[in-house]
Amino acid sequence: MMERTYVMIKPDAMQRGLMGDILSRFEARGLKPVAVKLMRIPRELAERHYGEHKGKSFFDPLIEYITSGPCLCMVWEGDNAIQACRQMMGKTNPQDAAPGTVRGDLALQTGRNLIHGSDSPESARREIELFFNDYELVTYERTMDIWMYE
Ligand code: DAT
Ligand code: MG
Repeated sequence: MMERTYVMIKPDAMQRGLMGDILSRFEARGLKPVAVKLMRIPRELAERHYGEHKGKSFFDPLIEYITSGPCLCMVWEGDNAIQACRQMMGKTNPQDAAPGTVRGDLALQTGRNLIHGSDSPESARREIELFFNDYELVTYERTMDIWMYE
């Protein structure tokens, strides 16, 4: 089923020069970029994005971290894209993340885990709406898609 998911490269990945590595994984998998923008996330938006974690012990450090520098905010589209992207990210704690995943290959701590991805169709809808206007989501055909989908 064709899906769209919200993916965000976090400030640690941007500072460490890992943007290209991470993007190339999504691109090579065959996912289609629908929206991309570099953004220093305002605190209020960060708090709304991570609203489900409000009150938890790691909430304040999480907001500090995510607002500490630029993030690359994106929407990727593809067959079962939400789960596919979550798999490519790896488990929340990089120590539990499998090799071959972004977190398993490139990170060591939960509080510096490089990337965010929506965890369900409901969060994908909510997060895409939070970060993008309709006119920023680009619908287009790719000739390569006949080599991606049967
Ligand atoms: P994910 O980013 O894998 O969807 P999540 O939604 O449970 O994970 O948490 C959001 C972010 O909050 C996560 O990427 C890092 C931080 N976080 C989660 N659990 C944490 C914990 N136990 N200690 C410190 N930071 C945590
Ligand atoms: Mg999450």
